[in-house]
Amino acid sequence: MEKTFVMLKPGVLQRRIAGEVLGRFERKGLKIIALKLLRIGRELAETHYAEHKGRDFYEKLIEYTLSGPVIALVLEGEDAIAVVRRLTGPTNLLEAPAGTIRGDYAARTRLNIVHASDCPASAEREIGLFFEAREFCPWEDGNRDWF
Ligand code: 3AN
Repeated sequence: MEKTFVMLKPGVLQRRIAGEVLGRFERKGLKIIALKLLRIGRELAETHYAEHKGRDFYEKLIEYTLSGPVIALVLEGEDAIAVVRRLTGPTNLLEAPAGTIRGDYAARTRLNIVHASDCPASAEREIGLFFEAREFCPWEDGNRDWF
Protein backbone atom coordinates (compact mmCIF):
# COMPACT_ATOMS: atom_id res chain seq x y z
CA MET A 1 0.00 0.00 0.00
CA GLU A 2 1.18 3.51 -0.76
CA LYS A 3 1.92 6.07 1.95
CA THR A 4 1.59 9.82 1.69
CA PHE A 5 2.35 12.78 3.93
CA VAL A 6 -0.25 15.39 4.84
CA MET A 7 0.10 18.53 6.91
CA LEU A 8 -2.91 20.49 8.10
CA LYS A 9 -1.58 24.03 8.28
CA PRO A 10 -2.20 26.42 11.22
CA GLY A 11 -5.46 27.78 9.76
CA VAL A 12 -7.09 24.41 10.31
CA LEU A 13 -6.78 24.52 14.10
CA GLN A 14 -7.50 28.25 14.13
CA ARG A 15 -10.81 27.58 12.43
CA ARG A 16 -11.59 24.42 14.45
CA ILE A 17 -12.03 22.33 11.31
CA ALA A 18 -9.44 19.62 12.02
CA GLY A 19 -12.13 17.00 12.53
CA GLU A 20 -13.86 17.91 9.29
CA VAL A 21 -10.66 17.80 7.26
CA LEU A 22 -9.41 14.55 8.81
CA GLY A 23 -12.91 13.13 8.33
CA ARG A 24 -12.66 13.58 4.58
CA PHE A 25 -9.56 11.39 4.44
CA GLU A 26 -11.12 8.81 6.73
CA ARG A 27 -14.43 8.68 4.88
CA LYS A 28 -12.56 8.06 1.66
CA GLY A 29 -11.17 4.94 3.31
CA LEU A 30 -7.58 6.06 3.81
CA LYS A 31 -5.86 4.71 6.89
CA ILE A 32 -4.13 7.01 9.40
CA ILE A 33 -0.90 5.27 10.42
CA ALA A 34 0.94 8.19 12.06
CA LEU A 35 -0.38 11.48 13.40
CA LYS A 36 0.80 14.30 15.65
CA LEU A 37 0.11 17.87 16.64
CA LEU A 38 3.23 20.01 16.62
CA ARG A 39 4.55 23.49 16.29
CA ILE A 40 7.29 23.29 13.69
CA GLY A 41 10.49 25.32 13.75
CA ARG A 42 11.81 27.59 11.01
CA GLU A 43 14.48 25.11 9.97
CA LEU A 44 11.98 22.32 9.32
CA ALA A 45 9.59 24.71 7.53
CA GLU A 46 12.39 25.96 5.29
CA THR A 47 13.60 22.44 4.51
CA HIS A 48 10.06 21.31 3.77
CA TYR A 49 9.43 24.23 1.40
CA ALA A 50 13.02 24.46 0.05
CA GLU A 51 11.86 24.17 -3.58
CA HIS A 52 10.00 27.48 -3.21
CA LYS A 53 12.88 29.52 -1.79
CA GLY A 54 13.15 32.74 -3.76
CA ARG A 55 9.51 32.77 -4.92
CA ASP A 56 7.55 35.92 -4.08
CA PHE A 57 5.20 34.02 -1.75
CA TYR A 58 7.97 32.11 0.07
CA GLU A 59 8.46 34.28 3.19
CA LYS A 60 4.73 34.63 3.78
CA LEU A 61 4.29 30.90 3.29
CA ILE A 62 6.95 30.17 5.93
CA GLU A 63 5.44 32.79 8.24
CA TYR A 64 2.02 31.18 7.91
CA THR A 65 3.40 27.69 8.49
CA LEU A 66 5.10 28.88 11.69
CA SER A 67 2.11 30.87 12.95
CA GLY A 68 0.62 28.07 15.05
CA PRO A 69 0.47 24.32 15.52
CA VAL A 70 0.07 22.01 12.56
CA ILE A 71 -1.22 18.46 12.36
CA ALA A 72 1.16 16.11 10.54
CA LEU A 73 -0.01 12.70 9.44
CA VAL A 74 0.79 9.77 7.23
CA LEU A 75 -2.03 8.17 5.30
CA GLU A 76 -1.93 4.77 3.68
CA GLY A 77 -4.06 3.35 0.89
CA GLU A 78 -4.13 2.27 -2.73
CA ASP A 79 -2.68 5.13 -4.80
CA ALA A 80 -2.80 7.22 -1.64
CA ILE A 81 -0.67 10.06 -3.07
CA ALA A 82 -2.96 10.72 -6.04
CA VAL A 83 -6.14 10.05 -4.08
CA VAL A 84 -5.19 12.55 -1.38
CA ARG A 85 -4.25 15.18 -3.97
CA ARG A 86 -7.71 14.72 -5.53
CA LEU A 87 -9.31 15.25 -2.13
CA THR A 88 -7.24 18.35 -1.35
CA GLY A 89 -7.78 19.90 -4.79
CA PRO A 90 -5.40 22.01 -6.89
CA THR A 91 -2.99 24.59 -5.42
CA ASN A 92 -4.59 27.54 -7.18
CA LEU A 93 -7.63 28.87 -5.37
CA LEU A 94 -9.54 29.54 -8.58
CA GLU A 95 -9.03 26.01 -9.83
CA ALA A 96 -9.99 24.17 -6.64
CA PRO A 97 -13.54 22.93 -7.19
CA ALA A 98 -16.21 22.82 -4.53
CA GLY A 99 -16.14 19.42 -2.89
CA THR A 100 -12.37 19.47 -2.46
CA ILE A 101 -10.80 20.53 0.84
CA ARG A 102 -9.20 23.61 -0.69
CA GLY A 103 -12.28 24.34 -2.77
CA ASP A 104 -14.47 24.27 0.30
CA TYR A 105 -12.25 25.81 2.97
CA ALA A 106 -9.49 27.94 1.45
CA ALA A 107 -10.08 31.57 0.49
CA ARG A 108 -6.48 32.36 -0.59
CA THR A 109 -3.90 30.32 -2.53
CA ARG A 110 -1.13 31.07 -0.02
CA LEU A 111 -3.37 30.01 2.84
CA ASN A 112 -4.66 26.87 1.21
CA ILE A 113 -4.79 25.08 4.57
CA VAL A 114 -3.40 21.69 3.65
CA HIS A 115 -0.19 20.23 2.28
CA ALA A 116 -0.11 16.82 0.61
CA SER A 117 2.84 15.09 -1.07
CA ASP A 118 2.71 15.27 -4.85
CA CYS A 119 4.82 12.22 -5.84
CA PRO A 120 6.45 9.14 -4.26
CA ALA A 121 9.85 10.85 -3.87
CA SER A 122 8.25 13.82 -2.06
CA ALA A 123 6.19 11.52 0.12
CA GLU A 124 9.27 9.61 1.23
CA ARG A 125 11.24 12.80 1.84
CA GLU A 126 8.45 14.56 3.74
CA ILE A 127 7.54 11.52 5.87
CA GLY A 128 11.23 11.31 6.81
CA LEU A 129 11.38 14.99 7.69
CA PHE A 130 8.41 14.85 10.05
CA PHE A 131 8.35 11.32 11.47
CA GLU A 132 10.66 8.81 13.06
CA ALA A 133 10.07 5.09 12.50
CA ARG A 134 8.90 4.58 16.10
CA GLU A 135 6.07 7.07 15.60
CA PHE A 136 4.30 4.81 13.11
CA CYS A 137 1.40 2.73 14.26
CA PRO A 138 0.33 0.41 11.42
CA TRP A 139 -2.85 -1.55 12.07
CA GLU A 140 -5.00 -4.21 10.43
CA ASP A 141 -8.65 -3.74 9.55
CA GLY A 142 -10.36 -5.54 12.40
CA ASN A 143 -13.56 -7.41 12.99
CA ARG A 144 -16.42 -5.31 11.63
CA ASP A 145 -18.64 -6.47 14.50
CA TRP A 146 -16.74 -4.06 16.71
CA PHE A 147 -18.24 -1.08 14.92
P1 3AN B 1 0.91 22.19 -3.33
O1 3AN B 1 0.82 22.55 -1.85
O2 3AN B 1 -0.42 22.12 -4.00
O3 3AN B 1 1.77 20.99 -3.60
P2 3AN B 1 3.12 23.88 -4.07
O4 3AN B 1 4.04 22.86 -3.47
O5 3AN B 1 3.41 24.38 -5.43
O6 3AN B 1 1.62 23.41 -4.03
O7 3AN B 1 3.11 25.14 -3.12
C1 3AN B 1 3.31 25.03 -1.75
C2 3AN B 1 2.48 26.06 -1.06
O8 3AN B 1 2.92 27.34 -1.46
C3 3AN B 1 0.99 25.99 -1.43
N1 3AN B 1 0.25 25.06 -0.63
C4 3AN B 1 0.58 27.41 -1.19
O9 3AN B 1 0.34 27.62 0.20
C5 3AN B 1 1.81 28.21 -1.59
N2 3AN B 1 1.75 28.67 -2.96
C6 3AN B 1 2.04 27.96 -4.08
N3 3AN B 1 1.88 28.72 -5.18
C7 3AN B 1 1.48 29.93 -4.73
C8 3AN B 1 1.16 31.15 -5.37
N4 3AN B 1 1.20 31.29 -6.70
N5 3AN B 1 0.78 32.20 -4.61
C9 3AN B 1 0.75 32.10 -3.26
N6 3AN B 1 1.05 30.98 -2.60
C10 3AN B 1 1.41 29.90 -3.32
